[in-house]
Amino acid sequence: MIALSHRGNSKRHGSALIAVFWVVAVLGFAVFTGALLVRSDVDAILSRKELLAAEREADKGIALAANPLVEPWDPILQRRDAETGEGYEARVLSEGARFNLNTLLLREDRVVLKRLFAKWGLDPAEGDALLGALLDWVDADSQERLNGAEAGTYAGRGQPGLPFNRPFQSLDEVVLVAGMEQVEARVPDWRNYFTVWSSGKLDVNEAEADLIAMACGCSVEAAASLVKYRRGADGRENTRDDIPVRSLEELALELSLGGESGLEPGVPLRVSFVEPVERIESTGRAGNAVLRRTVILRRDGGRLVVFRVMDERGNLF
Ligand SMILES: [Ca+2]
Ligand SMILES: [Ca+2]
Repeated sequence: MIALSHRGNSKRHGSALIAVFWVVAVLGFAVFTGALLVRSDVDAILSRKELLAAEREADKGIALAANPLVEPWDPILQRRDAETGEGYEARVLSEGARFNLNTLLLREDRVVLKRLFAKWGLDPAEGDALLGALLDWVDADSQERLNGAEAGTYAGRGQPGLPFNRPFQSLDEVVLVAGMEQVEARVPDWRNYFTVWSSGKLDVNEAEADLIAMACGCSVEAAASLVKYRRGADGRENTRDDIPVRSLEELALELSLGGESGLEPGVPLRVSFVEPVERIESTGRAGNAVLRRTVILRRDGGRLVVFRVMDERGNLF
């Protein structure tokens, strides 16, 4: 009996001990969770502070890059505080480095858009349908063209009120065009090819080789040798030694097409050598926060006309 009782006592002691362990464990967990919550509040405050500081840095970069006295290669466009790590990197780019989608559509330049859609992997039938839908979107009438898309088509897709029958005001509207869902799925970065803010033509002194090849109907290799030429001896874009192409004759020579007569007939309407609309991209950093801001502006005499201020996702401010 005693032994049993003893065993019983020891069992009770054992249970009590386990219960104490549980209480300690649960309390410990609670304290740990509480500490985590407090910590995450502190982190939120810190990161909010860092985000604001990063935003201030990004804006400093924008302000300097927009200053007409600051050249694109000026070292002032990059700053990093050695102690705090705070700073910005700003770049001045030409908005003409992208195809102006409105200009191509209003001019009905099917050649360039078909080349682009083929590069994106659309088959000819898909390319024709997308081209027709884009043309119908920007033209003023409501008559559906062959392979096009007007109100009836969009109503059938459960999208009443489309198309807008006017040029695109932003690339976000382009997503609504019938057939763009395939492009979104296959070419997630399609926005990088287009603008609606440039003055209209592709700036051959800033565009990537594949876009120059599509505008000029030449090989990507020929366009790449033009890009290499314009970058100058240091091989880098937007530096003091750049050699801009200034005429159709020079363009044709650098593309190894002999002379101006070697260019495709549509080229003069598609390309330019200077672009008044600039894209300033500035990345601000503070602590763990990184914030990128993009401003699109035109230098109009001494005046700056700002078209759009965006965050890194293209959202407007
Ligand atoms: Ca229309
Ligand atoms: Ca250079």
